[in-house]
Amino acid sequence: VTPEEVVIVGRDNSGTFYGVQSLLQVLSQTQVMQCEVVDYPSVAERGVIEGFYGNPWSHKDRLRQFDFYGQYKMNTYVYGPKDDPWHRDKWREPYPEDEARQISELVEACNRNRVNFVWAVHPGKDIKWEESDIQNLLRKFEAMYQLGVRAFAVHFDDIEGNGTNPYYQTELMNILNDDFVKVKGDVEPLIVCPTEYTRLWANPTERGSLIIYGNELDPSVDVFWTGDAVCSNMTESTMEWISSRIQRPALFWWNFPVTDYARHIVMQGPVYGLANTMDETKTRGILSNPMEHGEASKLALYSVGDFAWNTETYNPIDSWERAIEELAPEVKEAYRLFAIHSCDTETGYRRHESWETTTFGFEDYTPELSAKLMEELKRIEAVPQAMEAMQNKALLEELRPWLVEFGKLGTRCRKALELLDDY
Ligand code: LOG
Repeated sequence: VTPEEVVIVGRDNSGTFYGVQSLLQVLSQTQVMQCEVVDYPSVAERGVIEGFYGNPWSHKDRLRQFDFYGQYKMNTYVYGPKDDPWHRDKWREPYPEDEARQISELVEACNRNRVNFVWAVHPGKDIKWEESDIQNLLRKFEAMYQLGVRAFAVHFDDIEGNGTNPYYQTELMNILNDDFVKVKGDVEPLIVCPTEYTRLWANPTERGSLIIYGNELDPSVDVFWTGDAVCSNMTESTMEWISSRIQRPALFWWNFPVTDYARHIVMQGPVYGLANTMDETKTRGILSNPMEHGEASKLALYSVGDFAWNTETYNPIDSWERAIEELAPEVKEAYRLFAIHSCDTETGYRRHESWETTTFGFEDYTPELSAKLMEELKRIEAVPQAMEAMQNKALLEELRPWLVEFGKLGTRCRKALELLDDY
């Protein structure tokens, strides 16, 4: 940017698109007379895997997501909702007309935002390792191709029995690669989620399925990995462990902020547990598995995108503060106060929360401690009302059940504290 002109140069089409996004961000913040930005992402694949159990996102939810990904430079969306019938139970059947049209619309919306729409199939529950089912898969892929899909994944997670066989899984992927991807010529490299997607139950030995993946699977195919547990951190050691076996950097399937195992929780906390040392030699990228609440997931997804773009300088709290400001500037105090107390799952993937609040035991009571806590409790009570001014009504709708309870929590705690004061 000079006083005379603005020039945006990208290495490819997406690069130029991201240059425009950066310019829009700069312009929205300050009056820029002159600046030069040279920028590029740390890892190749950045975005989301809609891979949770329970209510899949609605069509509208998804459209709103893709604009958000474009704005924050996330380039991958994997469509794999466990409870979409045509993804899993009825994987052999084509989508009915209405659903098919919606898939085409999603692909278009992704294209507009330079997001790769990856359609995933989950055939492992009942797949027969014979020619008929290979043809069924090829036919389904062809039908999806006709709807505009140009990227595919096959998920073998959470299955038992015959479907888990790593020799057959890798053989199938190689056939899909040879007979579909290569034949089409305009289809992205495949992605596979192995049954042993976590160190928790992966066989570590030479006979383990991941070594078989390394030896058998075409090098172009990406492999998902959730880390040392199902919901766990992206560490140097877990990425090294998997890469050395599959003979390629893994694509991290991050089970955060997914809450399908704790549906009474809404996760609004900072995004941490991702190693700042990650780069393209250590991972193909990171895709976040979100909550069934699309809008409420954006707080976390903003930071996942932030991390993936520049892993080295990523700072969880700083990113979380910015995300709140970006998503709801008009109610940022109230949203922040709600979010800081809505982080932990209480089960599974534990998260810090309420880190700015000082509570105290009965024995340690002082009027000063009480007054300070009381001040916060009153602010908590006011949160539901304050949040009604939120402009993003879809986000407000998703949060409202928790906001109502949050307000009540404030009231109950205030009354308990008043009792203590009187005593
Ligand atoms: C499923 C996923 C689910 C997540 C969290 C993978 C690869 N598969 O344990 O669909 O959303 O856990 O509950 C999973 O993570 N399996």
